Amino acid sequence: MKITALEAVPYAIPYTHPLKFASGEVHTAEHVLIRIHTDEGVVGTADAPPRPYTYGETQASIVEVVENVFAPHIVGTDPFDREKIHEVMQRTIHNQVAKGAVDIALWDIAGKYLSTPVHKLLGGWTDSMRVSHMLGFRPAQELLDEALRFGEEYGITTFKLKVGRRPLGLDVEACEVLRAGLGDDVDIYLDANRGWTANEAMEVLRRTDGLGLTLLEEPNDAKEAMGRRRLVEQSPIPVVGDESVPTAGDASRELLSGGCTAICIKTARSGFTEAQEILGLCTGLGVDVTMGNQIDTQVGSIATVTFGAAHRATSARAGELSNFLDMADDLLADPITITDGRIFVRDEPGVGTVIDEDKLARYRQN
Ligand code: MUC
Ligand code: MG
Repeated sequence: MKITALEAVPYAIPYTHPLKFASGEVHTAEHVLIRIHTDEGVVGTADAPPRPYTYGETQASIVEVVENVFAPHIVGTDPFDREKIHEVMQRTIHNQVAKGAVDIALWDIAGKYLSTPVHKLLGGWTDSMRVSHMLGFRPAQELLDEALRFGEEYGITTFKLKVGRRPLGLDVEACEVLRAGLGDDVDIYLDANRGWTANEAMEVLRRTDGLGLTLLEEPNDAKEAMGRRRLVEQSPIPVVGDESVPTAGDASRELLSGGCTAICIKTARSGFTEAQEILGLCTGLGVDVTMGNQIDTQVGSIATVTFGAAHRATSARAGELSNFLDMADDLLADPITITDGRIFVRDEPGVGTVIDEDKLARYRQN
């Protein structure tokens, strides 16, 4: 089998309400659908969500790098020769989201060609993931209302609260209101998207002590190494690396230099191949992982479920899988449902990404 074309389709779907967090906000999903075509008629699909404020990529840069930088060297190769294709992509630094989508599309081709679900090819551990819902910046009472609604409607019992605001009391109050309103059995953890300094994060940890928060993600910029290491040493809960660890090399650097004590894996920026390398590092070192969300569509979310459910360590904690609920529409022909707080893998060949072509025609931008 040979690859005949790499297609990068920019599209835009609005959000019903924006998600706000310390490093940015999203109003419209301006993403890129990646499709890899082969001479056997098998097509691999994946979603690429640009996050300029996190990784520097834009919708236009993803289209450009996939179609004009990667494609000339990838067309003609066998989609099973993933290592060779990654060698081509590694000649260009960064561009993690573009690379991740190409990788997922290759796995999709492999699964379809072998008539096997990709969650089986990756590891086949279980058939579903528990869902963690992400709460963006809002007044404390609105956050509680949203969490209660998601608990009632979808059975979700794990919430990631976006923090990193100033004054710090805003986030401290949100933690207190959520804990008081949700009770002790609900898992609440924090993600500051580098919004604080290390000292501010330590103050928040002191002021929220006793609230049973379980994780603190990217409290400050991991590049501020001394402050970050002091914070990690003093934190009573694991400090999770997210945007500081898009590659296996980044994950090893941050873990070994004391920049974090847990890792957020996002298939949108690591694909499945590098996500497995990161996961191997983490399990070998005895470090917890979470499956994160890059504010993914349903196409991206089903990829995260595929990877997360495939491995024991990635399915141990609830995965962040519900951001697509805030979108006005989506591209997946068979929409994702959340039942009893879980999303199930698709037991069909590939990743399970069947695109609704009418919707793609409506939302595509070229
Ligand atoms: C997260 O976990 O940080 C916000 C920006 C991004 O790239 O992902 C989200 C969620
Ligand atoms: Mg994060």
